[in-house]
Amino acid sequence: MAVSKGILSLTRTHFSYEKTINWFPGHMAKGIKQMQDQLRAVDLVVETRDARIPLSSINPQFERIIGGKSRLVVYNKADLAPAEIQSVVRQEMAKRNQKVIFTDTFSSSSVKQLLNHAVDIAKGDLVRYPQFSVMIVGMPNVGKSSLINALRRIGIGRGKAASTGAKPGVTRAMSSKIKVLESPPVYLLDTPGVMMPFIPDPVTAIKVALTGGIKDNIADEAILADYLLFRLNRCAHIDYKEVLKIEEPTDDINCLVSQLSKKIGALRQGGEIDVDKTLQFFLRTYRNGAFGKLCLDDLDQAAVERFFCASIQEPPLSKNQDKKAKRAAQRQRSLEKAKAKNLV
Ligand SMILES: Nc1nc2c(ncn2[C@@H]2O[C@H](COP(=O)(O)OP(=O)(O)OP(=O)(O)O)[C@@H](O)[C@H]2O)c(=O)[nH]1
Ligand SMILES: [Mg+2]
Repeated sequence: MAVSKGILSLTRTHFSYEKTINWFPGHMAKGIKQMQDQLRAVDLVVETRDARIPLSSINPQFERIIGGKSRLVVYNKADLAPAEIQSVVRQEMAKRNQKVIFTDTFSSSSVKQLLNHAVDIAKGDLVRYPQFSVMIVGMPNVGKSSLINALRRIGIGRGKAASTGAKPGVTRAMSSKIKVLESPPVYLLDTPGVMMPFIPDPVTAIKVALTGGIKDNIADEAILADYLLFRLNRCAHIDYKEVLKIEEPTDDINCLVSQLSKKIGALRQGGEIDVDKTLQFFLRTYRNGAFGKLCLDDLDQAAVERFFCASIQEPPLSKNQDKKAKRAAQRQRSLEKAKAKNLV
């Protein structure tokens, strides 16, 4: 298949990877417990996701945690995703009775929609809501704390109240109430980002890691970079050759590393390529948005249906639960075989 204006003639159409990445440190389990303890005192839960991975940033665990509590889904980092995905995602979520909004914490107007949503509910019943409490949940690094700071800036003109950072796992415990509006009084609770204990699909895990949801030292940077290259080659509108100032587009990560290392001077003594430094540069370039707006999830009808069938209806099993289920299935098969033999 020809992409990149016909320069590249051989491009992978499929990316396969078997090994999944799991990251579920203790503060996440503790965070879930704190969320569950606070839920009764909360009027609205804002489930924050990443607009670059509208499906892969859904953590099915939140279905269990949030239960029947009133929920708004916010797709943050909308500045890094193509605008045309918004209508598709809205439609798909509407089919599942879920209202969604898209935000970018650097754009006040987009964040204001979130504040307006809370204010509308609060004003609708001031007796029931003498103060309106919102809990912000989501996977790590989707921008929960940044959203709170933006809401506070817009609502009461005050500075940063929650710590933020370009790596996942910055918020490690639930915050106390943060005031973001005087009238009606609206308070927010920041929470630690929560990952699935076990991500069944390895490519979903790669996408989450690539967008910064999993620590880089836990994921394999070479695999993340290879997947990124695969996606870039499938996006004819993105000219990564121009952005990276390399000679030739390629579908081979080793070839890309070899070209890029020379361009950025990532060479060790003796001229040997500094692979790690080059891979990190490539990943950073993507995460900074320099390649332009890119959605890593396929959003055609079939892909969306497949995703919801696989991961939403059946909450993923933990690694241990998965092992136990496989052992039980094996025992069952052996039992059936033994029975069949006896019958014969
Ligand atoms: N481009 C862009 N970057 C954003 C946006 N919102 C947040 N960020 C950046 O994303 C990174 C993570 O933001 P945080 O607010 O710390 O994310 P978090 O969800 O609180 O992360 P944890 O506390 O680790 O769970 C920071 O570098 C932010 O500057 C956004 O709308 N667009
Ligand atoms: Mg945070």
